[in-house]
Amino acid sequence: MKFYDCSTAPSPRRVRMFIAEKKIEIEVVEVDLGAREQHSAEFQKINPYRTVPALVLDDGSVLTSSTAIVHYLESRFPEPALIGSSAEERALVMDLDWHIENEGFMAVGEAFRNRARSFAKHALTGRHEYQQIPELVERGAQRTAHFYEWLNSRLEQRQFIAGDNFSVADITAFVAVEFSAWIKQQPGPDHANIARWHTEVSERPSAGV
Ligand SMILES: N[C@@H](CCC(=O)N[C@@H](CS)C(=O)NCC(=O)O)C(=O)O
Repeated sequence: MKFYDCSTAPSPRRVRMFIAEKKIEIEVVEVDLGAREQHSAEFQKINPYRTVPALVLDDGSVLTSSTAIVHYLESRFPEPALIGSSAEERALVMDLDWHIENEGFMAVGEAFRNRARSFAKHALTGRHEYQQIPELVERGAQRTAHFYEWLNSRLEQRQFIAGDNFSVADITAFVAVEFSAWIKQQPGPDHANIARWHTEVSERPSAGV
């Protein structure tokens, strides 16, 4: 397999953390998003969507979304389980992960991509050009605040987001919280449960990737 990564970008970090938790050895190819390598003809042959992460499988097929990649790796390398161990746990983790991606990760992205000058014509990632909408900076910030409220209450009586076990939901949320530094809107004094959980996750070796 070959993992197309960008060491500074949040989406591939979700997969890097997952790979580190599983202790899998995969060849890594760095794609320099700052140099716009994702738009090169060479990379488009690998991922026509022009985003990272991407995972090329041994049979040559390509997975182009974090979600598909982690589900594939979970099937091939089941231990330690990161997407639940029973049908119910798996469904819960997927449900939580979906909400975290859409309401946390995308909220931060919305605030960030609609403000940063370098994304003036690329307010959304991918192959099409979309202009920024300045109003979405404020909406992204509001959604991020709502995400923190939700996450803080979710962690009130649970060690991890899905319960007693660390899961991919913790990875997605952890990367989203770290990504929020880019919009200078990290969790604050009202979010003691997030702070406790963030400290615990930060101590895992996978948090260093
Ligand atoms: N849903 C995709 C999103 C991937 C994505 O948007 N990645 C960003 C990096 S965090 C990217 O490739 N950006 C390229 C660009 O901005 O042109 C996934 O999670 O795999």
